Amino acid sequence: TKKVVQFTATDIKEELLKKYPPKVARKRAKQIMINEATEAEPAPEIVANVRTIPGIITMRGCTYAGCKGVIMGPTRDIVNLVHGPIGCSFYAWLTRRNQTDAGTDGENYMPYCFSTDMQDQDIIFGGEKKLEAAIQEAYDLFHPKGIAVFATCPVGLIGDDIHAVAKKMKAQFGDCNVFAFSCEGYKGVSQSAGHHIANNQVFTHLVGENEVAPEGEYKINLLGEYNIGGDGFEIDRVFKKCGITNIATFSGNSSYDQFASAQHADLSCVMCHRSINYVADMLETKYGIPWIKVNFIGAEATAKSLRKIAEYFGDKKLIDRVEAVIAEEMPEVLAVSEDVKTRTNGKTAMMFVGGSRAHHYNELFQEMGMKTISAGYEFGHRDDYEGRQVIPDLKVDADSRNIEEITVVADEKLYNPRKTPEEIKALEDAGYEFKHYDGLNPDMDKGSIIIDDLNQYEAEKLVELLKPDIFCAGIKEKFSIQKLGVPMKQLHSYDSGGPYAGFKGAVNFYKEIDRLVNSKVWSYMKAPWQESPELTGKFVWE
Ligand code: CFM
Ligand code: HCA
Repeated sequence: TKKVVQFTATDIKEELLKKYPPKVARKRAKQIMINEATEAEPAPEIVANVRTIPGIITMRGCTYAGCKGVIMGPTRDIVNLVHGPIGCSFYAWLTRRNQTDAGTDGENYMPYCFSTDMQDQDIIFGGEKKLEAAIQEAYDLFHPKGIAVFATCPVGLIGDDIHAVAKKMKAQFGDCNVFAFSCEGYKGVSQSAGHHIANNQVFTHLVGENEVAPEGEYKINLLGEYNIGGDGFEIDRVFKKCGITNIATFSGNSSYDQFASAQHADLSCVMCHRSINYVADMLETKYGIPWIKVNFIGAEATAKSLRKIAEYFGDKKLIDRVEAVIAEEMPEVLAVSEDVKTRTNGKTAMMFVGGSRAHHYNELFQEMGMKTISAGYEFGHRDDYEGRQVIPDLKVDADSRNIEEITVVADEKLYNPRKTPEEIKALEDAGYEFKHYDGLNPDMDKGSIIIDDLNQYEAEKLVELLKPDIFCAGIKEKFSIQKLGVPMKQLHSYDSGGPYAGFKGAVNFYKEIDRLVNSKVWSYMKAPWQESPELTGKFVWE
C-alpha cells in the first residue's frame, strides 16, 4: 500500500544528500538552502559560483556559451566567427531562440553559422592561418561593420593568438572593426565567466565608437535583454508607446551602431543583472550613466519598471504617459489572469534556470496564484540570491578589471554583502548612496528550498518526492522530467512560445501555464514510482 509522507524543506534537503559520499554531501549541503530570507532579514549564506563537483551531471553550460551564445550571439549585424571545432559553433547557433528583425535595409547574419571548423591538423600545427583566411572570407562576402572572433577550448590549449590576428586584420581592412574574445569553455566554472569576458571586450572595442548622439527623448539603454521568443520586441513596443527612446539593447536584436552609441543614453536599465552588470558599472564609471534594476517579466513588474524609469527622469509628461499606457494595457492582462487563476491558484512550480529567470518568473507565477516551492540558479552569484545594496564609492574602477580576475572573489570586491536595514540607515546617514536590487531569496516564500547548480540526480529526486505541478528548466532537463509524468516548461528557449515579457507576454504566459498544468495527458502515463509505489510525498511549509 501507498504511504503518504509529508516532507518539509529540511526533510527534502536530507533526502537529496542521502545518496552522496560524505565529502560530496558536505559540499552540496552548502548549496542547498531552506529559505529564511525576508525583506528585513539578511539571507543565510548560500555557496554559489563555485566549481561543480566532478562526476556530477550539472545543468550548467560553459564560458564560451556565456560569451558567444549569450552576450554576442543576439547581435544581428556583427559576424560572430567561432574559432574552433564545428560542434561548438553549431551548439551556439540559434538554439537560444533569440529573435532578430533588421527591417528591410538592415543587415542580419543570424541565419549564418560562421566557424573555422578546426581539424586535427590545425590543433597540431596551429590554427592562426585558418582563422585569418576565415576573417578575410567573411569580410569579402559581407563587408560587415564588425567581425567578432571567439575562442573555444582547443584554441586556448594550443595557444593561437586570436587577438593578434584580429588586430592585424582590422588594420588591413581599415573599415571593419575586428576584435576577439578569449572565452575558452574551461575559463570559468560556468557561462558566467563568459559574460564578464564579453562585457569587457564590448566595452573596450565597441561602446563609444559612434560620436553622434541618436535623436529622441528619455534616452535609455536596456541591458541584459536578449529577445528570446521576442521578449525584446514586446518591451520595445511598450517603450515606444511611452515615448521612451531605447538607444541600445544589450544585446537582443542589437546592431553594431547600438553598442557604439550606448554612451549617449541618460540611464541604463538592467534587466538580467547577472549577465551584464559589468557593462552597467563601466558605463557609470566612464560616462557617468547611472543604472537602475528593471524587470519586464510579469505585468505588475512591467508597470513597476516603467514607473521607475519615469520617476528617474522626473518629467510630468513622461509620468503621465506611462500611467496612461499602464491603464490601457492592464485590463486585458487582469481579465486573463482572473480567468486563469480559477484553474491555477494553489498549484506548485519548480524553477531552475541560469542566473536571473528563476527570480523574474517567480513574479509571473505569483500573479497566477501559484507557489514556487523550489528554485535556484545554474550559475548565479551570491548577490543574485541575496540581492545587494551597492555602494558606488566602493566599486572597482573599470580600467582595473582584467579577465584573469574572474573568480569567486570578484563579486565580494564589487559588492558588499547584504546589509540589515539598520546598517543601511547608518551608512546612508554617513552619506553613502545605495543602489538596491532584489535577489531570489527574499522574494521566495519562507520555507521553500533554494538550490544552487542543481544536477540531474537532484532534479529527478525533487520531482519524485514533491511532484510539482510544473517544472521549469532547459532542454537537458526537458525529457527526463516529462518521463516522470510532470509537465515541463523550458524557461530558456520558451520551447516554441513567447514572448513572455511585458503586458502581452504575461497574457501568453498565463495561458501557456494554464494549458500545461491542467492538461490531462500526464495522467495517462505511469512514472517509475507509480508503477511500484513505495511512498508518495507532499510538501508542507515549515
Ligand atoms: Fe541572463 Fe538570459 Fe538568464 Fe543568462 Fe542563459 Fe538565457 Fe538563462 Mo539560458 S542572460 S542569466 S546565460 S536571463 S541563455 S537569456 S535563459 S541561462 S536565466
Ligand atoms: C547556454 C544557453 C542556454 C541553454 C538552455 C538550455 C539557453 O547556456 O548555453 O539548456 O535549454 O538559454 O539557450 O542557457
